[in-house]
Amino acid sequence: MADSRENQTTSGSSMTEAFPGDAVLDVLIVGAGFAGLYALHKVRDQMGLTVRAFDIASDVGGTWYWNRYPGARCDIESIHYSYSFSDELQQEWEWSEKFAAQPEILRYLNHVADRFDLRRDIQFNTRITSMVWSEQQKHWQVGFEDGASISARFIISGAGNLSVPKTPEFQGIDDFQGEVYLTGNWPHTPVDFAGKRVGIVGTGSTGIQAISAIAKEAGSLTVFQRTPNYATPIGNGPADPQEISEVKANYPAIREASRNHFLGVPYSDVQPSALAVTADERRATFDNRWDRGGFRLFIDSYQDILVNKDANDTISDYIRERIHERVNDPAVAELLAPKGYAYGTKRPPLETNYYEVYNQDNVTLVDVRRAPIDSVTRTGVKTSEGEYEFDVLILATGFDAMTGPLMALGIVGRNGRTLQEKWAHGPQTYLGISVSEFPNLFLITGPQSPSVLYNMPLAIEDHVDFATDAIQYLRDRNLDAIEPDETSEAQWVQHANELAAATLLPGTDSWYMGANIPGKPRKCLVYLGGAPTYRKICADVVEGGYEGFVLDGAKVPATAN
Ligand code: NA7
Repeated sequence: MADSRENQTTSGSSMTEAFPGDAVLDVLIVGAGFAGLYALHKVRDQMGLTVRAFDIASDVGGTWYWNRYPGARCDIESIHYSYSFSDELQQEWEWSEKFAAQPEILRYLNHVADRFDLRRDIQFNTRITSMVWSEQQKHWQVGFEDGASISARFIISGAGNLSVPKTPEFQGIDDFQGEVYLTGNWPHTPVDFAGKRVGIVGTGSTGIQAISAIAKEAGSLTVFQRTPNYATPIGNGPADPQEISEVKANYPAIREASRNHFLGVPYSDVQPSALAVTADERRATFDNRWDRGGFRLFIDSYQDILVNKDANDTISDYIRERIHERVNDPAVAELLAPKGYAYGTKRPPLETNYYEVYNQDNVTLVDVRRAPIDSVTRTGVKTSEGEYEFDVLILATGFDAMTGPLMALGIVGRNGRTLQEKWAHGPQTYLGISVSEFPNLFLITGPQSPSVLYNMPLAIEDHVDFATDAIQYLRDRNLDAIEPDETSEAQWVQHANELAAATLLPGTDSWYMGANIPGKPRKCLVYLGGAPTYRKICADVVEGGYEGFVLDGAKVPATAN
C-alpha cells in the first residue's frame, strides 16, 4: 500500500536552500491549501513580511490535492465555498456546477496560486517534523524530514482539519495482493474499475460520495457498512448563470450574510422549533429543505434539532422514511436506515443517487456492525461471517480529525512541553487559535473554533486575519511574543465543552468527538456556539487589546464591563 502521504517531483522552489540558514523568517506557514495560500498572500503581499510556506504535497490544494477519489465534491455551494478576500478573484472565477467537484476546486486553488504568484514562496514535497520554541531567541526552530531547518518568529498553521487519514486498522492489509487505495491519498492517475470486483470500507461523507460514483463503473461493488448515515440530497446541477450574476452583483452583502450565519452560508429560513408546529407543517418544511438540497435540512429547518432529542426524532424519522422510499429491498433499506443516534451528531453527508445505488445488481451491502471485519487476506476481506474476494479495496475510513494534523508537526513549546503532553486529555486552546505555553503559534481553524461547522474558506479568512492582525499589533509595539494566559484558556475550554454538552453531539461516536480514533480523548473538537457568536467574541478580544493573551510576559486583563 502507498505511504499515507506520497512524495512527488517538486513544482515549487527549494526555499530551505534559497533562504540563508541563519536568517529568521517573520512568518512560517504550514500548508498550501485554502489556509496556507491566503495566509501567504496576506503576510507577503499585504504586510510585506518575510514568509515561506511548506507542504508535504507536490502542489497546492490541501484537502483538494489529496482527496481525488471519484465523486469527491464540496458540500457547500461553491459561490459561497470560495475566497472573499479579493473582489477581482470572486468576480472573475466561474463555477461550472453549484457544488464543484474536486478537480474544479483544485483548478480554482491553482488559479489563486498563479494569480497571486504564490508558488515562488512555497516549498513542496517537504514534511515538517519538528517545531521547537526558543524562549531565549523568541522564535520557532522548524525542522524538516531531510534534516534542514529554518527559524521563524511566528507560525501560522494551515495544516488542515481532515488531513491525516486514519491509519488502516485491519490486520493483514499489507498482504492483500490486489490494489488498495486510501480515499485521502488517492492516486493522481485515474483508477480503472471496469469489470473489477471492488470492496469499500466506510460510509461517511467520503464513502457515500465514492460509492455513488464507483458503482457506475465497477463490475461489482461490495460496501462494508458499520454505521449507516443520514445522507440527504445535495441538489447539485449546472451553475445557474442568473443566480451567479445576482450573487456577483451582491457579493459583499452575501458574504456578510454568510459570516452572520451559524454555518457560514446565507441561508435564512430556519424556524425556531420542530415541536412548535403541526406534523403537516413540519413535513412541508422538511420536504422543502430536502428538495432544495445542500445543508438546508440540517441547518435551515429547525433550530432545536441539535439540542432537543424529541425535535431531532422528527427529522431522523423523516430521513429514515425517505431512505425506505428509495431502496427497493426493504431489508437493505432497513440496514441503510440509521438508528440509535441523532441526525446531525455525525457530520451529515450529502449525496446524489446514493440510496438508488443499492437497487443495482452489481452492489452489495455488508453489515460489519453485526459481523465485524476480522482481517484483510491475500484475496480480500474476512468478516466474522464470511470472506469476500476483491481486485480493488478502498478504505474510506476517515481521519484523525482536527488534532491529528497538529500533533504530526512535532510541536514543542516553552520549557520543552510537547503539544502531545499538553493535549493528552483533549485539546486546550484559547479561541481555538492559540495555545498557552506555545507562543506565536496560530492554529487556523484549530480545535475549539467553529472550523468544520463554519464555511471553511470564510472560517480560514477570519482566522488568518486574526493571526495577521495580532502579528501587526505586536510589530507596531515592538513586542516579541503573544500567547494566551492559562486562565483564559481554561475558561475557553470549559466554555467550548459546556456548549457541546448542551447539544446532542456528545451522545454519538463521531470524529467531532474524537471517537473514531482508538485511544483519542473523547472531547468535542468543534466550538458549537456558531460563527456569529464566535466572531463577536474574537472581535471583542481584539478590541480590548488582545484580552486574555499575554504579550511579552504581560497579561492583558479583561476589560471591566
Ligand atoms: P468518517 O466520517 O469518519 O467516516 C469513516 C467511515 O469509515 C465510517 O463509516 C466508519 O464507520 C468507517 N470505519 C472506520 N473504521 C472502520 C472499521 N475499522 N471497520 C468498519 N468501518 C470503519 O470519514 P469521511 O472521510 O467519510 O468523512 C470525513 C469528513 O471529510 C467529512 O465529515 C467531511 O467533513 C469531509 P463508523 O461510523 O465509525 O462506525
